[in-house]
Amino acid sequence: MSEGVDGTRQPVGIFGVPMDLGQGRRGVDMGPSAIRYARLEASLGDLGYNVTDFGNAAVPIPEIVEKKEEVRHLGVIRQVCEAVAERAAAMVSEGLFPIFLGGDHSVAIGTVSGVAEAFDTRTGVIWLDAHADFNTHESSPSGNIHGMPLAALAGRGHPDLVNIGRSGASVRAEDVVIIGLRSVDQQERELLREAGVRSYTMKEIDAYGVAQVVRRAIKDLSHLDRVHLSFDLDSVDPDVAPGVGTPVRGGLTYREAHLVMELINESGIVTSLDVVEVNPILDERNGTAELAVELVASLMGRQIIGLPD
Ligand SMILES: [Mn+2]
Repeated sequence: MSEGVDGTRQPVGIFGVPMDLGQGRRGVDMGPSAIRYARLEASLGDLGYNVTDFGNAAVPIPEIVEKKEEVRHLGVIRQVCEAVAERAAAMVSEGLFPIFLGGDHSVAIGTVSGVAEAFDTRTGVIWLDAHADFNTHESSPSGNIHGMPLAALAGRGHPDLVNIGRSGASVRAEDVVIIGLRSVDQQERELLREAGVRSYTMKEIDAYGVAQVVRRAIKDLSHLDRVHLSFDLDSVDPDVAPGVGTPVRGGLTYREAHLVMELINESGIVTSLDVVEVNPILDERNGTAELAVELVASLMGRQIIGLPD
């Protein structure tokens, strides 16, 4: 989405993290493959981006990893996220706009901590998600790490998660906005309030309209030079995006989701991206992965009526 002074596009790097350890196996480990099959690289190419695909992170399958850990799959998720953080930092250092393909949302502990480490300024986060992912191992009703990444990034929770990439918080809670929220656990609500994370729920989107909410969120982060967009496909309504890890009714419509991306594109605020929780097993003919690619294209500058060359 960044246009250089000479009108050329910032080159894009793609990296897949086929991880489904943040919960039990559901099928989101196939997300990177489904999104690539839906022609992510070609559609970015059509927009004028030079794209390099770095393949996938090495991720063990749930059937062969130790299951007796106190926090489910903590050790292996930490290892994978450390490797992802290193790759993320390298992509930023090479001047690329990184796009990470999940995998469950726990991959974001690696992606965000990696980009935050590589940028030497504060990095903000837009968490576009039906869930807050702000549990800790102590508050979580399920114990699944995919419900904890945003808390870990903001310095809360298990030290093995918080200290991925660099020790301590990778982002400040006041530099985070959540959009699309509609499912929060009891204790998680308290944690969000204590931390002071700004949340724009579906209620606000219904009441004020998605455009006003997104503009407000962008304004909340306008003090930052770097903003990572962590896009969980479950922010979109399951009628439109059935192939997700944890569907929740009452999400963004097809047009609302596009408008979110179009407005973020206009702002020029976003400098890196996750696309997570695509689950081909629950999907219909790869439609959710295709939607993901369409929405990435909107974020990266595709317009209904493009300007003439
Ligand atoms: Mn999520």
